[in-house]
Amino acid sequence: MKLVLATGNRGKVREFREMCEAEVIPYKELTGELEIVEDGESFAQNALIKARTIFEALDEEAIVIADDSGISLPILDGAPGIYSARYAGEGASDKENLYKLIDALKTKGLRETPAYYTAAIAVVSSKGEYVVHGWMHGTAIDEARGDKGFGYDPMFIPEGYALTLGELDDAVKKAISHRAKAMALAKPIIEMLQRK
Ligand code: ITT
Repeated sequence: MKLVLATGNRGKVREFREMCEAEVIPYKELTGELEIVEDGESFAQNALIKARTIFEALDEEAIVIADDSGISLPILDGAPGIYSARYAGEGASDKENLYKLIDALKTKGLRETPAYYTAAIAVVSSKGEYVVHGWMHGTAIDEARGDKGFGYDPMFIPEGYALTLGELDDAVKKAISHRAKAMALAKPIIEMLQRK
């Protein structure tokens, strides 16, 4: 059965392709671009909204995988959190969001502060709906370093490392990321749904 990714984020598509042994198809290749209204109040609700929207739009049986994720800073009461993609405003680019968060640290006079990424992965098929989570803890810094990864990666140093995810090899992120941890939990669910 087809595995369809309910995301328009190219960074996520690249990471899912690397994590999944089976082929995963970005939904746009099947349905064209769709408007998805992410008005949930949690990562889990938004991941389910995305997966359900694409599941309903497909005209064939499929397992749909969606990811809702973001970075949270306790010093900012958890912001940007579920608003990570639109932190600098609706339609903001990754770079605009990144530099807005760097500015927020500078405004507080902080060189660095604890931060963590959350990923909620929703899996929707005709056999049921599931949501799992993964987290990655570390430090947010007041500058962007490196150009690997995407989004806030150039300002995030994972726990146990001295470099940002923008500087570290892709293999490191693949081993320790919030998305990889959530995907490790989603994998047996997807395999079970494929067998059913
Ligand atoms: P889709 O909804 O189409 O999947 P999106 O980019 O809008 O794409 P989200 O609503 O889940 O996705 O927002 C996630 C944002 O959080 C994303 O735009 C990044 O800025 C940030 N983010 C999430 N995971 C990240 C990661 O692994 N590395 C860097 N930034 C990340």
